[in-house]
Amino acid sequence: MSNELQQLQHSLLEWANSASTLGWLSTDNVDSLQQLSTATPSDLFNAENRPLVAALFGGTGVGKSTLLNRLAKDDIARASAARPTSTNITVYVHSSIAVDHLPDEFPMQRMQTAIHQNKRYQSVMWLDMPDFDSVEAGHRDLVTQWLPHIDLLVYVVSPERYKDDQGWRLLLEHGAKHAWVFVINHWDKGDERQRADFSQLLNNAGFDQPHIFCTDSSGDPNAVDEFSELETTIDSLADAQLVSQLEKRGVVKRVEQLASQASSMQSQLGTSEQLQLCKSHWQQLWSTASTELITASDYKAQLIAEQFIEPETSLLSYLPWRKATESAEPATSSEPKALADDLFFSHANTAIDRFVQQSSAAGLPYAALHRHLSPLKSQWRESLPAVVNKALAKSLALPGDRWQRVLYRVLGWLATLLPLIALAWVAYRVVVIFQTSGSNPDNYLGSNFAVHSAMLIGVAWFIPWFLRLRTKPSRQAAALRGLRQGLQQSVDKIDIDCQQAIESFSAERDQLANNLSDVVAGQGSFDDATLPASLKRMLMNSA
Ligand SMILES: Nc1nc2c(ncn2[C@@H]2O[C@H](COP(=O)(O)OP(=O)(O)OP(=O)(O)O)[C@@H](O)[C@H]2O)c(=O)[nH]1
Ligand SMILES: [Mg+2]
Repeated sequence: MSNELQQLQHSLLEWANSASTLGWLSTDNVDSLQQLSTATPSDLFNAENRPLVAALFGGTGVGKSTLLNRLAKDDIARASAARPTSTNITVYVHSSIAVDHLPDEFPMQRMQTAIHQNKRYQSVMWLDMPDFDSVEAGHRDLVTQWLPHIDLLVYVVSPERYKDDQGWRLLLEHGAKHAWVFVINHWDKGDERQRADFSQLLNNAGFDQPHIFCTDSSGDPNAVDEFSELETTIDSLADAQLVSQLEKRGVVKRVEQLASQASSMQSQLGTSEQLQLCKSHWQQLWSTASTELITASDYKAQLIAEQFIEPETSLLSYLPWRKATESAEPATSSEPKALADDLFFSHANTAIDRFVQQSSAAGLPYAALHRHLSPLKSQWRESLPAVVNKALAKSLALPGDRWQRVLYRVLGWLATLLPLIALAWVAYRVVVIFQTSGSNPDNYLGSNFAVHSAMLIGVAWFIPWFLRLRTKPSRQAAALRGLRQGLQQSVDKIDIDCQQAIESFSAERDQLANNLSDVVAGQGSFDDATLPASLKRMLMNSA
C-alpha cells in the first residue's frame, strides 16, 4: 500500500470516527471506509521492478484454467468438465520472481504455485482464479481478497454467458482500478454477433474499443482463434515502465475512490443552504409554537395572579367587626403556582423535537442536531421558573405605572398633611377668638364653630384618604403583568438558546467540512493520455 494511500485512509477514518461520535455520520460510513481496500499489486513485492500481475477471471467453466494451461503450454491448472473445478488460486510465476509479502489474511492452503522457467512470462505473474459466480461463497471471497493486487484482469466469458451478472457487477464496481482485456472462450460455439453484442455492452460500461479475443480452447488442432493475439497483447504490457505507470494509476484511482467516499460523507453533513433553511425554519416554527405556548399559559397566569388579590378595600372593610371576621392580609405569603410547569415544558420540548425531526427529513443529520438541542431541555427546567419568579417579584415591587405610584404617594402625604393644616387653622381660630373674647363678649366660640371645625378636619382627611384608596395600584394586575413578562422572557430565552445551539451546530458542520477538505486536498491525479494507445483500450473510462 502506498504511504500516500495509507495516510489518506487513516486520516479519513480518524475524521469519520470523530464525525460519527458527534452524530454527523452513521457508523456504516466508518465501516465502508474501513472496507475499502487500498492495497496495490506492488504490496506483494520488495523489488522495484516487479512483474505485471495478470489474472484470469470469470464465471464457472468458461475455461480460465484451460487458458492458463495454454499460456503455460503445460497442465499446471486443473481444468475439467466437473464443476466447480478450481477451488484455489493457481499462481504461475517465473523462478526469478519473489513474492515477498502475501497479506496475512490470504489463506495459504488455498494457493498453489507453479514455478516456471518460461522466458516469455519472466515479467508476468499469472493467476488462475476460481469462478467468481460460484455457489461457494469462499470462491468469491478469495477473488475479492486478491483483486486489489492485480494489474490486469483477463475477463473470460463464454458465448452463452457473457452477460454474467456477478462478474459484470464486479467489473462496474472495480473496473476503473485495473486494466482489462476480454476473452470469449468456447469460440467453437460462438459467432460474430455475440462478439459485437459483448463489445457494445463493454462500450456502454465505459471501454472504448476494448480488446476482445475469441479463443477456441477445445483442443481441436484445426481451430483458428485469437489466442496468439492475446499473448502478444499481454507481452506488450510486461514492460517495467508500463507496470510502474499502471501502479501509479492504480494508486490515483484508489485515492479517487477514497475521495468519492469522502465526498459522499461530506454531503451527509448538509449544505450551507440547508443550514440557512434550517435557521429560518426554526424562526417560523417557534413563532407559531411560542404564540400557542403563551396563549395556553395565559389562563394559568390569571389563576396565579388571583392569589395576589388585595383584601377588600371598601370603607366597610375598615369597620372593626369586619376586621374581626375577615383576613386583611393579601395572599402574598403563599407560594405562587408554577407558570413554567410540566405542561409548559412538554409544549416547548414537543416543538424542539418536531424541529429536529423536520430538519432531519430535510437532510440534516438527526443525531448531531439532537445532541446540540436536547441538553437545553433540562437547562430550561432549571432556569425558567427563576426567570418567571424574578419578573413576578420585580413587577410586584413596583405595582401600577409611574404616575399611579406618584399620585398614590402624594395622596398619602395629603391625607396626613391636610387634616393637620385644618387642625392648625382651627387651633389658630380658637386662640384668636379666645384672645378677643375678653374685649368683645360676642366673640364666643359656639357649637357651630365646633361642628364646622370637626367637619373641616374630617373632609381634609377623608378626601385624600378616599382618593388614595381608589388609586392604589392593584397587586393582582401587577402580578399578572409580571407573570406575562416572565412568560415572554422564558419564550425569548428558549428562542435565543435554540438559535445559539443551531449556530454552534452549523459552526461544527463547517469545521468538520473544512477538516475533511483539508484531508482530501492536494491528492495527485493521473492522465490516461500519457499511456500507449493499446493500454488505453484496456482502461475503463470512469467519467
Ligand atoms: N468446447 C470447448 N470446451 C472448452 C473450451 N475451453 C475449455 N473447455 C472445457 O470446459 C471445461 C471447463 O474448463 P475449465 O478450464 O476447467 O474452466 P474454468 O473456467 O477454469 O472453470 P472453474 O475453475 O470451475 O471456474 C473443461 O472440460 C474444458 O476442457 C473451449 O474453448 N471449447
Ligand atoms: Mg478453473
